[in-house]
Amino acid sequence: PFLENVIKHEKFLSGEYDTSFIDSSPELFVFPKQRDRGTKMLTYIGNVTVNGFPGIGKKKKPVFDEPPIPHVKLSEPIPEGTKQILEKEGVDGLVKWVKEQKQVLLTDTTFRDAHQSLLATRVRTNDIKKIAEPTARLLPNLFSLEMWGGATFDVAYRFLKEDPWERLQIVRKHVPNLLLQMLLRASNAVGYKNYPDNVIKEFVERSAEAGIDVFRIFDSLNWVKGMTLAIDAVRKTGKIAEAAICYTGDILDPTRRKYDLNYYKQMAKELEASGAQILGIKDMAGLLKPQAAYELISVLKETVDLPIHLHTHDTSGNGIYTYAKAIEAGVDIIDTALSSMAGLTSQPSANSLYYALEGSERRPNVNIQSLEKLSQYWEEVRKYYQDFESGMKAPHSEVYVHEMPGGQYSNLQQQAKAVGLGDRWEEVKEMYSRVNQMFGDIVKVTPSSKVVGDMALFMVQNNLTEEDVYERGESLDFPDSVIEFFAGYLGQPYGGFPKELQRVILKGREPITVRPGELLEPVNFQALKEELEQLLHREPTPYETIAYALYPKVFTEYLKTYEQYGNISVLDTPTFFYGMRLGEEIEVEIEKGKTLIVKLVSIGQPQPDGTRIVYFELNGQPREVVIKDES
Ligand code: 3PY
Ligand code: ZN
Repeated sequence: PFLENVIKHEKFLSGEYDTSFIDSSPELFVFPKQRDRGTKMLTYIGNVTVNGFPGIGKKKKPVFDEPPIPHVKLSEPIPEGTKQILEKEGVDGLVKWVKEQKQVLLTDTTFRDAHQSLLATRVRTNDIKKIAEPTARLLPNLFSLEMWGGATFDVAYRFLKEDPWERLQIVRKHVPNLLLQMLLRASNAVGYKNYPDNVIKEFVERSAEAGIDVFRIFDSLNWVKGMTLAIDAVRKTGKIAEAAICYTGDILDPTRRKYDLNYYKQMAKELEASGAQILGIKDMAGLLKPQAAYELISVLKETVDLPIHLHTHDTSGNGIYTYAKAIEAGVDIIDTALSSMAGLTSQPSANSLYYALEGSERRPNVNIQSLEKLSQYWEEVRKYYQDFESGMKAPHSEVYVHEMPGGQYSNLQQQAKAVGLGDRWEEVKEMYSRVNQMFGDIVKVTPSSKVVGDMALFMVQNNLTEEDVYERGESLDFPDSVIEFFAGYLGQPYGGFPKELQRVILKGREPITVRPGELLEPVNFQALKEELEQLLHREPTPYETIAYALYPKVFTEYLKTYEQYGNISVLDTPTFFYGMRLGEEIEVEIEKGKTLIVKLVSIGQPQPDGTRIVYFELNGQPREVVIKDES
């Protein structure tokens, strides 16, 4: 733009300039307004059409059927639900109401864990937005919609190039009647490491303000000391603190006594004493067998006075049976997904559960036709994301042996491929459970599961046995996550660290035993805000500032993409992933009431500099963008 200004300047054109020209002509530094939204959008579409999408590559855009949006009467008021109970009666009133329900209550996880577990968390706001209000109208008797947290926050910025806060606000607006629920990794917030206390507090406050009602809080080592700060922060907002126990091991196995019924009983009591308002049981890998569910829930119902909310994954294929036994034992709330987004590493199907409980007085109060209609929408939407499917086609009972969480399986498989261990996947899985034993049989859930996965990959890649690790540890460069774990930066595992291994891995470094948050300097939000203001050329919102505090690099990358392409979350998903076909025409609603009509006319031959001109029509006018062909 600078050169353009120079060559267009009247002094330059008239030849009346000397060496002071640049210094004496400040107007040369005034650049034209940023490219308009239309051009930015065309640049994105041109680029993805020419170069493909990361993780998918360059593929011909498939033809998809339009996902059917169920017909609902928009003129009628949205039926009241749990959100109104919370507003009118407060948390205590809501908790009382939950306990009084004869029928089991459902949390629908379709907007979060279901796609985190089946589709690598890739479902976009655009697809959620269209079905949010129909869901609110068709399923007004749900306990909650789980729609945020876990990996969704990171993936939204990193891969989908969209703002997770905007997703939350959109769902909040379209779903005024149901509690919105998120998964919070206690002191790891929605990340993979411990954050300073003031970051956790600020994040909780902002999430509550933006629309979250139920915070499911867990610690990746079941370390209650690591959870209390988050529990307190949630309680301060007037929202619901659901503190969760991560289920690990097998209470039915007499040879594995570390995590027995008594362990869960004690932890439940501690959580209740720490201010939990609902007790969550988070069976992240789907290890809770039906009879174990019956025994666990029965005992916990006697142990605490809190409603109990059970979460499982259907990896083994036994999910419905597990839920049925938990329901028999009196569980209050369970997590299900709409059937087309259920099963395998996801949650069990709400639709199936409905039929499984035929004849039971605890059958959930949901309309089966509604479940089916919503499921039909997701059945079509899921096809957009086919490139992110894990490839698992059938129930996988091996999970009882390797104990890998639902969300980790496909992830670790990808990681293994990336380091050239694709054909040694069986060994990696086997090593995963051996590493777990080496580490003292720990709880495995984000981020502790990542530590076990990293170590397993490291050992297979370097052909190491357990003995090698002890004998040659001095000369081994262990993965960072493993070192941080043994240094105490994820907290303290139940029963402590295996001392010998800890010594080998830390190579003389002293581990910490206090809560890591106690040692971390508070983040200076004012300074962060100023830093961000430099990048944005305007005052950042508090949401942007906390996002920057949690994920500085990812968030900065996101801002760069935004600068380049504008708000691409408004694009339909097939176009977002595959670009456009020649001659295709699409509509893009860039804001309410403002729609762009985009037609891809042709793609020029590559030029000597490696670029191509992509010819569009934008609202009937010819437009071209120059795209670098990366192939
Ligand atoms: C997450 O932390 O993202 C999980 O879903 C853990 O199960
Ligand atoms: Zn889960």
